[in-house]
Amino acid sequence: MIPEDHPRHAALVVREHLANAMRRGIVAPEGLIAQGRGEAFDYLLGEQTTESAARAERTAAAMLLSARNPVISVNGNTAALCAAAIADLQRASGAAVEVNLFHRTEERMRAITALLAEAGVEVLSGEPERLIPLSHDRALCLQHGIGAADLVLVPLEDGDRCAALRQMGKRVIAVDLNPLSRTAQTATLPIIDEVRRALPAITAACASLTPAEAEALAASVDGSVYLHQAIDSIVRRLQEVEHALE
Ligand code: PTJ
Repeated sequence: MIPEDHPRHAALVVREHLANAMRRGIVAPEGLIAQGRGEAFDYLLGEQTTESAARAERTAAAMLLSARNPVISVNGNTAALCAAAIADLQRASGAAVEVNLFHRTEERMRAITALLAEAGVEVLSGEPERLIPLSHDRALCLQHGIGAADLVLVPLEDGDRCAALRQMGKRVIAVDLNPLSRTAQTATLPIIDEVRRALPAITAACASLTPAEAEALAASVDGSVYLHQAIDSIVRRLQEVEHALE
């Protein structure tokens, strides 16, 4: 029971939801640690979407709309936090959805696919192959999915796959609250925002962009701008907090 008047009520509800999803085999135990790291950075960003992240979300929509074969790659945390939002984004962007796990087991693949399907997501299926140049099971993906994608959206990633996808010549949009992470640093477009805020914002932007606007916005993406702006936001916020103590 989480008391309604607890100052961290909303965050505690999310933690409980993820802990339950871990007990059901959707989220890996390590996924709870990942959420904790995300929470820490969200604290530093003021737990709201910055103006810079909102611009990145609009750019992400433009990139999805103008890609030939966009794929949304889903892991355990993203499925547990955002199944319905992924269904909405798939409808708005026309992107395919593929499950790709770091802690991969057939049981988790099945449970996550079922959870997404229940929420209305059309999940790609087929025989996975080791197509991504990685030594672990994140190398496994579908030839007609991530294998053929020109753009991959990777919410909440774990580091080395983003660089490997870039090496394969793909554009990558990452959603990651940590602007210092390898994923954010190597993505074509890093979105430094909480995944539950980011995905609905991308969906809303898909509905508001004309094809010409999308193409123009997607053609000139400079990911480093968003990293600088996120780090600036954190520095400003820490200075404000420090001044308030004086
Ligand atoms: O389901 P699996 O087996 O594929 O495993 C998924 C996890 C998340 C366990 C795996 O990818 C992993 O270990 O990830 P990391 O290395 O902990 O990285 C996750 C990144 O996502 C970190 O940089 C966090 O700051 C960030 N993050 C965590 N929660 C959120 C987040 N970013 C946005 N929204 C969140 N809710």
